[in-house]
Amino acid sequence: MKIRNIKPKEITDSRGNPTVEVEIETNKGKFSASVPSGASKGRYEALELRDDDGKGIKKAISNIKKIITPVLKNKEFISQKEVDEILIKLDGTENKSKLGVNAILPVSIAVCRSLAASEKLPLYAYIAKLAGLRNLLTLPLPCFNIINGGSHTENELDIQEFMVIPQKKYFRENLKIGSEIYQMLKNILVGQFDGKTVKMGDEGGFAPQFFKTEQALYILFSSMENHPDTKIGLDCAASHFYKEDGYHLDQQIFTRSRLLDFYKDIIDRFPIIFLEDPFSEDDWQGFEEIIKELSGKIDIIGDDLLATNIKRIKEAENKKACSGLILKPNQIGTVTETLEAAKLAKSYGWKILVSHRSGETCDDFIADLSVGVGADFIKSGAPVTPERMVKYNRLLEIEEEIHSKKQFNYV
Ligand code: 2PG
Ligand code: MG
Repeated sequence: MKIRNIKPKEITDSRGNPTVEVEIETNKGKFSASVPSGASKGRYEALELRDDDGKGIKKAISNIKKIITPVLKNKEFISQKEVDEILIKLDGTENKSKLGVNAILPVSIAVCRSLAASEKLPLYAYIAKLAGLRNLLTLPLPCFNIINGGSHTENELDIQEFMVIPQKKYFRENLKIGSEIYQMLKNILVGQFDGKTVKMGDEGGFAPQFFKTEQALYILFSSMENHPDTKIGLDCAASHFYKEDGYHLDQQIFTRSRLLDFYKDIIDRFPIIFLEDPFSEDDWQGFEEIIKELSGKIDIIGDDLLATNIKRIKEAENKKACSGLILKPNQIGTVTETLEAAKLAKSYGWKILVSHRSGETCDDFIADLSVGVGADFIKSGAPVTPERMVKYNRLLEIEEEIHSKKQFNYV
């Protein structure tokens, strides 16, 4: 595959902020990719380079034009690793702070798309090959974030994401159930708030003015009435309600051990199958204690804690602090490093949850990624709004393709 040209441009994400899209022209055609952006970013994530106003992306675009393009243009590449190693080296920092993850990642993903085309493989199959996935290709269970709180809303809910997770065999059934539950929730909320509009959060879920986690859980549970085998997952995003004096939740201040008791209580009363970031990103002790108490019952998934970073994933395994990984390409910066993180987590027997960001674009790469790494789950927000739906709709397409070809194993 020969890169003929790289064209970066500014587009707008789902929160109305500028972000980067890149088009790469190769001898195989043109391939694009764009990067999302988080609001509840973790301290250990790779750096998203913004201009001095804190918003613009002119620096990132200029890095693509002036630093990345001259090195990659008119060169032949045969592997993702080769390109990603160049990008990592050009940056040369621990956290991609020289070029910015928003300059590096779109190039890496567009290259991945073009290499898949060179190998005449669908993107998910090419990723499966890169990830060394030898099992049958499977679809992840979608986690629909239909009640939003935390830094994705203006409401008083401290827990960031209340997700419903249908458990059917086929993705298309799960998507249908997710949409039905979403509609049901809408009707319940309209009833509860006397027909007044309930605001939406950044990820398309509702952001009702609730003050207690339990209120949200009850409403969520009622909306699942017609689908009783559906489960719940919570992204607590606890780094964002942790302050010096403790965890600020439900208008109270919780110590670590009281917060653990709170989680134990809700998982006894609701069909919760995982908690993401139940403690803050530096509270290893909290993670270790919750795993001791609850492993076997539910999964404990690290997001801010791990930041898709193999050093932190190893540390979490050594400390027995997690049983699952949130996989977000823009936390680390290249496709190769994302796949390394997934492989490492898998080698520990952990669950993998591939995730979008709260500020999204209509790039559907994470759908292929989730199938390519054999993820257990994917979260792409509520089943509404185009930037969330493109991922779910791409998974419908992949499911059809895999089944119609009756060819489950490309590797
Ligand atoms: C998370 C993400 C995505 P953000 O915490 O898991 O839902 O949020 O992109 O704002 O970091
Ligand atoms: Mg999270």
